[in-house]
Amino acid sequence: MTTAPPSTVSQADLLDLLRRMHEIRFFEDTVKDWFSRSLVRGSTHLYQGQEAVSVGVTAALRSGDTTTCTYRGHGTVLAQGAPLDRAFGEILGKADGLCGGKGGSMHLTDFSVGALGSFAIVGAHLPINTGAAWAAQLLGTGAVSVSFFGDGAVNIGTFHETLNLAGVWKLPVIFVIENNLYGEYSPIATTTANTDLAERGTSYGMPGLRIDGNDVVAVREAARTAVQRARDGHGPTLLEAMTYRQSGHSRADPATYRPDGELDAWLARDPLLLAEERARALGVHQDELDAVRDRAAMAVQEAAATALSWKDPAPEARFDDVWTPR
Ligand SMILES: Cc1ncc(C[n+]2csc(CCOP(=O)(O)OP(=O)(O)O)c2C)c(N)n1
Ligand SMILES: [Mg+2]
Repeated sequence: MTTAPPSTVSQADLLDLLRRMHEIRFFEDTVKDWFSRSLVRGSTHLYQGQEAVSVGVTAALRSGDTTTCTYRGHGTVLAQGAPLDRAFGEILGKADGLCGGKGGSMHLTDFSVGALGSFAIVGAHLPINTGAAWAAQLLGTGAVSVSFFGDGAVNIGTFHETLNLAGVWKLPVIFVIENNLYGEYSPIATTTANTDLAERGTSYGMPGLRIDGNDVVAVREAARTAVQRARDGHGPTLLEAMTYRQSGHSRADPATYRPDGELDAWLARDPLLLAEERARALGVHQDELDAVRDRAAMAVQEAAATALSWKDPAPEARFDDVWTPR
């Protein structure tokens, strides 16, 4: 597994990465609270524990690049730059939510920042990134497309078909496996014969790299290399980010199947703690770290209050954006 030396990040960059991870963490604390109080119906899939993956990768992107992600996608869409209030509004089903309140927690989308969608069908979105990358290649825009998906997607047909095509056509796409050790409730070894998922890159003619997905600096370093390779026309990269979801699969899952001690071991490697450790090693004072956290909490609190004040969609809006007029 690759880790990055501390010298690869400046204090300012690290504090910004930390702020973004705090915002996602606080955002989901609020979401969890809303669901538990039945303010929102249905289910939600929290990203807590995995924040460094999206924040690290998107820090290597630029305007015009695109991403997709799974139903565990709050963190990715926020990391890509979607506004906190409109993301909250979407989860609450408000008219000013990112998708007009029609998508909800599992479908956050914000084309204006390149977040092409969150997908509930496992593996469904890999071809979409490949299409976006093909378009970028044909148009010569220099844009790259990043697909974030779980370890559970690697045995789905689209994974193999997409990686193969991307490898053959040397498309500017980056495949990021967020390996959180479980597909729904199944430990990865019960569904996958070779659990070294990064090795699969070789089969499709691209580098495959296993990285520490809880270390935002290591993730950003690996993503930068992959992005440069893609922009230079050398094709795709497969990154396997080792990480852990700190709660169950969805809000309905108490995750009692986890072996004793596993959660604690990963909590000790919480991405926020690791980033703070890195910051202290760079000479950042604890007061400054606390201020970053408090500002993030405030921004999230304000965004939540704003979204709660928004109107529900008008009943007549229910067919808008559903049918394409002939
Ligand atoms: C094609 C398909 N098959 C099955 C499901 C049911 N399902 C929902 S989540 C999930 C597990 C996915 O695990 P993983 O890809 O590791 O993502 P994680 O939940 O760990 O983030 C499954 C099998 C689905 N949504 N789509
Ligand atoms: Mg998983």
